[in-house]
Amino acid sequence: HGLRVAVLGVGMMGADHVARLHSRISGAEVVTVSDASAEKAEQVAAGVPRCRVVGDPLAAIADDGVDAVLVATPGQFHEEQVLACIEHGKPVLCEKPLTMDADSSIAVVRAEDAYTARTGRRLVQVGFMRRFDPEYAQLRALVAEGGLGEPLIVHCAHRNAAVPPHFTSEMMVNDSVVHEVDVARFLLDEEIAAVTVLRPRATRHAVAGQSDPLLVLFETTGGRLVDVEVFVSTGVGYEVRTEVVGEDGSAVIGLDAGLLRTSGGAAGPSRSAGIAPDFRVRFGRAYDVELQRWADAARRGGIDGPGAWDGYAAQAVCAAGVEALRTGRRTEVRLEQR
Ligand code: ISE
Repeated sequence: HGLRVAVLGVGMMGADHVARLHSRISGAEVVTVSDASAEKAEQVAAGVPRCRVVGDPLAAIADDGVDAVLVATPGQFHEEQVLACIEHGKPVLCEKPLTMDADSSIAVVRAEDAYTARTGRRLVQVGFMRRFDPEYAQLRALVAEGGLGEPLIVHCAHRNAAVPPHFTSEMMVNDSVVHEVDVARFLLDEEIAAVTVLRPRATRHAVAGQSDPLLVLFETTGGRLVDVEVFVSTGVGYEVRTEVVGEDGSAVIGLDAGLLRTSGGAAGPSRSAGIAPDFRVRFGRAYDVELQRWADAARRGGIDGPGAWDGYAAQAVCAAGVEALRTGRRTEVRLEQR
């Protein structure tokens, strides 16, 4: 048989991954799904032959008939579920966040380190899917081979058409900018040392009482700067752009081909042709590559992508980001020695 996967949490992302594993990923099958809503779990399982519903996610992890685990539950459950995967020696792909804060994330790093010291294998991969997007991979290769000279500045825009009414400015840092945290670390191959958050005039479409957009500035350990415009109620579509400016040139990705103008509201449709409506569309190819490579690695008992340390570093930077948002001050990142 192929890799027998349990998918924990079948909300938007989990259900998308079940469909992906079932229809597009070779060498893997979803044998178990689990969700706080039994009804939702039954509904998703019904679309996959021989897929069982298990109520208790920890029982699903412990099951001898499960080889690997995909965690797509709400963030507060990740710590317990990922630690259980390490305990049972099962490769796990955990959607971000790795855990809810830096202290619990470093505890996961250490638990995995202890496992790796015994077995030589790593188990924990974090779902920073942009690393698998062909455009990001190309941009990183260009930077790494020195095609732009020394990279100096990275400009990022991260825009969502809309977010649910419970989406706070803090969540803009923890749930949205976290992707730019990983992108910056991935592209520049160094850690982020400090974060500053500015609050420009808010859009009238902002969730009541929240600052939207935000401008976030990262300073890296090598003295490079990364600016991020995060804007989650544009009414337009899903726009994720990254430009690296180097000593010898610059390169930009995320400009949907053919796009000339983005305008919403009464003047026209809420999105223009060429702009992806959401991340499942924009990063569909990245998710496919991510899961295929993860499944191939998991069959050999390991992972192939960003690991527990990357999940921890993201949490540490986001904690500094939330503090910077609250205080309005430049905030240094507290990172353990690797
Ligand atoms: C969501 O959790 C994501 O991960 C998306 O990539 C991001 O664009 C969105 O703002 C988040 O809510």
